[in-house]
Amino acid sequence: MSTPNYEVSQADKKFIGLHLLFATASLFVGILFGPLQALEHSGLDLYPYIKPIFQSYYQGLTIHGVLNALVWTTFFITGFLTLVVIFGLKRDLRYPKLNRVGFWVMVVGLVTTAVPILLDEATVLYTFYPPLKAHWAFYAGLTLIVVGSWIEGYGFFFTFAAWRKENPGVRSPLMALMAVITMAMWQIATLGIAVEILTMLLPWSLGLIEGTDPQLARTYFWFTGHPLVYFWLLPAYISWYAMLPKQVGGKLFSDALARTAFWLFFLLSTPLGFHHQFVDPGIPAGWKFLHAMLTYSVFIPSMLTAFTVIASLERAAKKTHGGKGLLSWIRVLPWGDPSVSAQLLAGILFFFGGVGGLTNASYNVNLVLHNTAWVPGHFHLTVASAATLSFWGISYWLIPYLTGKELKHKKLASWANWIWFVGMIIFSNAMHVVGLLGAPRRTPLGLAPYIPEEWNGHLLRVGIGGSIMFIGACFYFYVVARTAWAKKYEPANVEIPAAESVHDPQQTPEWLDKWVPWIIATVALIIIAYGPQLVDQIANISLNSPGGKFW
Ligand code: HAS
Ligand code: CU
Repeated sequence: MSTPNYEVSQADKKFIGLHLLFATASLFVGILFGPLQALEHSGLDLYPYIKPIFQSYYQGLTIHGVLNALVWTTFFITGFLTLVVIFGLKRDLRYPKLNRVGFWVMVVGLVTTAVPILLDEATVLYTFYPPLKAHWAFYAGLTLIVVGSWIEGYGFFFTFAAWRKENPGVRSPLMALMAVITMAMWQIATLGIAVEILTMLLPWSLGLIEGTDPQLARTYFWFTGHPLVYFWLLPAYISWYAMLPKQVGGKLFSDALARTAFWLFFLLSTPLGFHHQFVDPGIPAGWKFLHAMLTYSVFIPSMLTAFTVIASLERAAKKTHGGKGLLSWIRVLPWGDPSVSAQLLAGILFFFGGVGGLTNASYNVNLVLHNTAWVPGHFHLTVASAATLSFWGISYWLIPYLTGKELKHKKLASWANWIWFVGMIIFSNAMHVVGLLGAPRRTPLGLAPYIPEEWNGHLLRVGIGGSIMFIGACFYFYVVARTAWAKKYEPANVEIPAAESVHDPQQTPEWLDKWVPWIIATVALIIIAYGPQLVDQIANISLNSPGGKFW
């Protein structure tokens, strides 16, 4: 059972706050380019006005993707998980210096990556597919960000192991277990881009080898690229399972289902990256089929999550707030709390994102939508909604908790959530539809001479939706900046919203608290799903693509 009055030390609060500072600053810069892209699609090209500083649509798109998808998420997540591990285990970090080292390695990596991007020497988008060739510092910086996150992860593992020793026979506290599973999944998943960068992209950009193998590079990239999306999602799920029920005045419906979902993500997140490579000619159909099937399996823990979280919400609405009916209980949830509304709206958008994900995973439908605007439509409902909007919700209590200051402008914070939600519906729907009509992704469509008449209305909606989202984001930044830098010190007695579960976690089956079988099964499944293809592609490697700077 949770003891909510455990206090995280001031030093650790400051350390977590630093993560949020870098995360939010990155999101701020990254988001500035969102409306530029969206308006460009609708025919209003503002890029010429910023040309003296930023050279092209593609440079802007690279900044947008790297800062929002890679940097904002990784910094926010490592900071949030630090809190979750400490508070979940009710103990200090085992080696606090190790975590500090990890964090500063990430910061050095961020700066090293940012410089070549800003100098237009790394306009390779956030997927950095060869033959696009960036300055070596771009790859070196990304490597440092990943290595830094690994080191922070080791800090969590040592802390968890120390807790385990001190508490034999006790079930691991749910939120800490979830955080450690997320980080362990991340360690396995990132092996793909570590190998890609260290064996090919970095030596190639340094001129040590003459070319790359784009097919093998894509295989390595998506080994990491798919589980990356669950690295973004699972921290939101930690909040939905272990915190949101408390925020709505209730309890977690099932501790066992929550643990099962996280172990299934650990098992299934990695071995399905070929669903990003359905159109790649070098991968035999049988392997694509296997990965499609595994993709359908990773749908299951999200369905478990939808069921368990909504059951927790309904139980709280009916027991605490007198809610009734099949759906009308939804109205009595505490929507006025901006932290709650952010997460509920994130969940609603994620329903549509999830359905789109399943659509992507169907091989023959993927042939229609791959590389079209549909795909950014999908991932704005996932990483920019399920994850980002939930992180906003978390930060509405986390920043007051860390700084001891009340959240400023609560109404404005609610507005930020709703405006983002409405803008996102318009934007993502338009992107999905225009994608199905054939509009390509990663393309400044406003400049294209081939726009069919029927795309125009949808592209206009892309511009309108994107601009509305930008307004929501401005509200968000205003609220968090005013809170963090509030002059008047208003001590806030904020507690971390830690939800109890309906049943005592000690009754949860023991196999949901054992690492070894899950690790063995996970490694075995990855070897089965990737091993033969990796052996084959590596055996037939041809480093014959010289690549270059095509921008
Ligand atoms: Fe995806 C492409 C398949 C989930 C992100 N995805 C992408 C890309 C990104 C991305 C960034 O199979 C583009 C990469 C690129 O640049 O090329 N995706 C899936 C599937 C899922 C999925 C099957 N994706 C995500 C998540 C992401 C993400 C999560 C980020 C966070 N995706 C694909 C495929 C492609 C792809 C192909 C390749 C497309 C191509 O051709 O390029 C599933 O995991 C989705 C399962 C989700 C659900 C929804 C459950 C609903 C819940 C909500 C509960 C509601 C609550 C609120 C709590 C089944 C849990 C209640 C509120 C009340 C008021 C009551
Ligand atoms: Cu994927």
